[in-house]
Amino acid sequence: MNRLSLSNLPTKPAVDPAELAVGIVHLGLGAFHRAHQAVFTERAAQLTGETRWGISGISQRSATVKNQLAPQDGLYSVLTRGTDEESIEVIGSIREVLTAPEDPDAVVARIADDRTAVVTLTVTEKGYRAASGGGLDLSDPEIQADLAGRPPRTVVGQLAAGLARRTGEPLTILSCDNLVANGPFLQRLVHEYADAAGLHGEQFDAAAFPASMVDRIVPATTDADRDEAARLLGVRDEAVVVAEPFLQWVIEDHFAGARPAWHTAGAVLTDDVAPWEQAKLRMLNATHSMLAYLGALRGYETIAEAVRDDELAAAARELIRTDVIPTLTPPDGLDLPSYGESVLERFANPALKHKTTQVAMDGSVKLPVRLLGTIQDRLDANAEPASAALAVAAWMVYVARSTTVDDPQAERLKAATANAGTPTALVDALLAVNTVFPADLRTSETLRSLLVRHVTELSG
Ligand code: CS2
Repeated sequence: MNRLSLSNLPTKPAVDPAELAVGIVHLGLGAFHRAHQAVFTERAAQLTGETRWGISGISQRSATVKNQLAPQDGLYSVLTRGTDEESIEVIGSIREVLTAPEDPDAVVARIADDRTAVVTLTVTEKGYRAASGGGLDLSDPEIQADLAGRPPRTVVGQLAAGLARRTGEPLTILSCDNLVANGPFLQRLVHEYADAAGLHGEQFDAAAFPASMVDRIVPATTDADRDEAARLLGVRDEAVVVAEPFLQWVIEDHFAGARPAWHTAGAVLTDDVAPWEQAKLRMLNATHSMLAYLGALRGYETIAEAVRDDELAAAARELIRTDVIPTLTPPDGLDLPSYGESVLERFANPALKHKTTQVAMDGSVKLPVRLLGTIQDRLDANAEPASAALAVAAWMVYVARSTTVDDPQAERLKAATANAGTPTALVDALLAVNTVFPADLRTSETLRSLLVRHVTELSG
């Protein structure tokens, strides 16, 4: 697929991509961005006719996406799979692809460019390089290497260096990762980095860091998906992404300057994202992780298979009902029990083939956001968070059983579990990992005994 083949495609981008100028920089050009923010941006351009919001997409590690998109003039398709129907659309909003390790200076220059009004991010939990307490992890070797003066490779380093060089309008930096209060969280990291690097300037205070909640299930693309896209399009698309029909974006209405008319494409702009974000992280992402670990332990390859197991579906429902809902303040107009049911229904979509191992990865940085806040709140309310503890116990057994753990703290986790021969020893070894569990949880006897009970059952 490329611009030449466009005229023959059954689906075309809504706006002629050649007319779009870059106004957005996106850090983390994975499948999720291509099935989410890029789609909202494309639809907003179509509805408003505005041409200033093309995207410069930055891959943080490998050149794979660049190699896929460059020969296709940045075009790619989104293959939407519902339970019984599928559709495909071509997206043209990504106008440039940079690979950070190849061209770190170009990344900073794009962020600094006057024409860039908004930077969006999907760099996953570990991409923020935060310490477990929330601030910047100054012991991180990559942060240290950036601070030592190389062209920055870390996300916070790129943002701080770009901000320091800005001379034009204030910048909006919009985190789209599954983190609690992701906007203020990122703002603190960037400011701490700038302090450590001796970077100053009014651009830092003028920048806005709105919070946002993003939602769409986007599994990793497989060769079979690429073949299916080729069948539907009549040409090959190496960069196709697969997604469920559901799509949601709730954004704090706090921009430093201009922004794309994402609301025209269905994004909700609001004063307070927190209730949306808490509901999504504690219900959707928490049950997703629970099903991933329990499902993988039962040998299920996909989330859909796991949630179709009655016992596992019951465990997820129980988590939502007894532990999560009592900790939440529902956002206006959201009925929490129905939201919980709708989430499980989405997981059951058999066409997505979302791997349990994909959702299971990076548990050490996902658990705190998805489950440990709920556990803390329940303990504070003198309740026993038995269901949330089951999800954590499933992670523990999964870590102990897996030969390789896909996690930024894999070495530490594997070392901790190496000599843990009994359920109690396993719980004690992992609960002591202070980069995962905060002090109050490490010392909670209630949590410890719940974990020992569940790990014993799961190990049987
Ligand atoms: C998933 C999320 O991989 C994971 O950990 O829980 O990526 C999930 O699919 C999205 O947050 C859905 O919006």
